[in-house]
Amino acid sequence: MGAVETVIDEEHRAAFQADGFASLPRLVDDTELEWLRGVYDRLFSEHADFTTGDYFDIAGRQDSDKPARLPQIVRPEKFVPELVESAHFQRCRAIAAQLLDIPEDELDFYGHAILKPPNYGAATPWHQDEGYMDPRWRRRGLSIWTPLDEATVDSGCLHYVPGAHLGPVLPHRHIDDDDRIRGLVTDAVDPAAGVPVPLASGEAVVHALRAPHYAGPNLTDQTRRAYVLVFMGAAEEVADPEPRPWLDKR
Ligand code: AKG
Repeated sequence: MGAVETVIDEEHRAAFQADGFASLPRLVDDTELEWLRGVYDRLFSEHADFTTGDYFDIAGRQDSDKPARLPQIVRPEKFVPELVESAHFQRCRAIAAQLLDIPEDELDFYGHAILKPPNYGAATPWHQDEGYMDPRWRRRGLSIWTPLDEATVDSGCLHYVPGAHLGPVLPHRHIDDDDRIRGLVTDAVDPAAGVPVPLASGEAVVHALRAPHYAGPNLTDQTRRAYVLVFMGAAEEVADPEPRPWLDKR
């Protein structure tokens, strides 16, 4: 498949509102997909350095002597500013603006490059992105997840619980109850209610920041790379913030 036509319609908007997530049309054409894969391979070979704070294993301790099982680079745009000029980025920002009803130039964003190594990549446990956010500030936002490799149940596609974004921020804890691990998990989701969203490379799914989600371990022989773009409107101060005690333990 070559050309990409990006549009979201009423169905995407309705699914996003009712379910908290929506599968999107293909967002990356073949040429850009190859370019993005090359960018990832360079990023993870040149910037896999735990001392900088840009690279970490979300599923493990940074002082482990074992290879990272869920390595991430935050804000890869810092190293590769061309990412922001890509057609993929422009499409994602336009979709975010439409779904949030916030003008494009008022949206903040940051990216995550995530890599699940073949036959070794750990599960991303159930969590809400909002579980990572400071409760003293409220921001309307969403996350667009674009796999650069086919994302299946076996390679670690995302799973969601339809409608669960309408509930509260759930209690979270650090993975393995180890505060030195950055990743959070909530036990308040029934995994049986999760719906997998398999995607071809270059397709995408958008979710609300409160939508609980999960991705399984990578049981396949193929790396599962994904580019996540989070878009948010202006921060509003919350008068009476709810406690998120797990955030104090970092
Ligand atoms: C997120 O984008 O919030 C995720 O949890 C991604 C997880 C993954 O790619 O395994």
